[in-house]
Amino acid sequence: MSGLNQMPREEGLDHSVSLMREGYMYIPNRRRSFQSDIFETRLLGQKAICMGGKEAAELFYDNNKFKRSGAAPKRVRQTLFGEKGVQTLDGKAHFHRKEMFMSLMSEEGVQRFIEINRNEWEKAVESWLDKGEVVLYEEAKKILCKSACRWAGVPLSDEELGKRTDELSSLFESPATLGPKHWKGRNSRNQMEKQIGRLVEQVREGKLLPEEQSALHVISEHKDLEGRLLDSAVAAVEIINILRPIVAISIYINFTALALHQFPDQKEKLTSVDDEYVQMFIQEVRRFYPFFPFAAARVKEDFTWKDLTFEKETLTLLDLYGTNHDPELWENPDVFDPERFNGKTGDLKYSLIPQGGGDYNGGHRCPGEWITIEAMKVFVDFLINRISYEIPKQDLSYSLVSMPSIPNSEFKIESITWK
Ligand code: HEM
Ligand code: MYR
Repeated sequence: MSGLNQMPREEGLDHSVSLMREGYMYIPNRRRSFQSDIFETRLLGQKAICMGGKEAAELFYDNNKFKRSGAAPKRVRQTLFGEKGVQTLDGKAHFHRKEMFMSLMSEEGVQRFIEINRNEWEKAVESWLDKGEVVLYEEAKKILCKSACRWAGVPLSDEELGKRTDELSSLFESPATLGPKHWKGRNSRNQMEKQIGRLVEQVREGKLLPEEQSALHVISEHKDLEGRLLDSAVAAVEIINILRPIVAISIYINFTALALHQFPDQKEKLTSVDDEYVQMFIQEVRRFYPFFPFAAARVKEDFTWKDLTFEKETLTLLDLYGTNHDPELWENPDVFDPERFNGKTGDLKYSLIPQGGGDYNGGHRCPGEWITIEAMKVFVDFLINRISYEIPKQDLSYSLVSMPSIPNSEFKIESITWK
């Protein structure tokens, strides 16, 4: 099958090394140099299509054209995703599993999370008062780990907190690294799956009784389309799919603090204006700073689009970071400006895509967007209204290469007092 036009193609045997070297900018750099939102290359030893922008996002989220089975590379499945989780499913099986995730994200569910999270910040800040300096990234990870476990009904003792936080963090810190950091991620996944798998069995045996609405309960008792309980290993993967990304919000917590530091006029605006501005500010943090670089899928069946050929099974990456910075979609994309969202009730479904685009139910869009945004709001309130702090001299630069990117000094603050 051949389309009339050919996609621009990056020549050469394999470009995985360039992807690791250029990180978040690998796809945007080539979209710019090829003057095309779509190009062909070779990654991980296979042909790959990379694309970005609104139209590409619409195409990527068309379930008739793309599927997820076999899309996530092994190194990502063995750290970040796990095997047989919702990210790897298609069609009815995906819809049914996703409904389970969405049922946890009701208004009531999200409200319960906010209250737990606010309480954990309150306790943590109290303990910072007599400490000279705290590293915000490390503290936020622990606060979010406690909040995640409590919300999900997963038991966590004070003694386990350090290890649990470290293991969950290493799942999202390791997928795109090499050497010991990567192996630590794989090891953490094995450990976590065993531990959580045992909890699932205890719930099923009636030896552990988490609250009915908790993720541990809902996922342990979830039945697939054939009416069978999930394999306990798969249930563990899905429970980790709740715990891990909540801890990963710590990265946005760091970028939120950084935005307030880099753009000090924002602080004033956030104190003097209404909740709507807080929402706009948070949207801009999620648009502006690098986090999840791209999403991966495979072509479901041969098709042509704009006279371009897509061959069945071709690995396809959607440029999330680049779409959030696309000059066709965003005026002055590299300027931090929450006002760009003012009165913008228009459709951002395929243009503001830090956590994926398209639909939640029928598609793979992140079901954790509400919790992420609300956790950022809780943090903004603490930083702006509740505490005073100083920022010691440190290296707050961040890389557009290492994925995920985190400010180098992980944001240290000192002289913390209640306001
Ligand atoms: C999916 C980003 C927080 C649970 C995704 C996707 C992205 C993403 C890019 C994939 C979209 C796609 O494949 O098309 C993020 C970022 C977060 C975050 C940057 C910030 C920390 C959360 C939270 C939760 C969560 C807090 C749960 C409490 C999930 C799940 C999926 C997912 C279960 C798979 C959905 C599916 O395949 O249908 N997320 N996420 N995420 N996220 Fe998040
Ligand atoms: C989560 O834990 O699901 C949310 C945050 C994960 C960020 C990880 C970013 C680096 C991984 C890049 C791999 C891309 C896979 C297609």
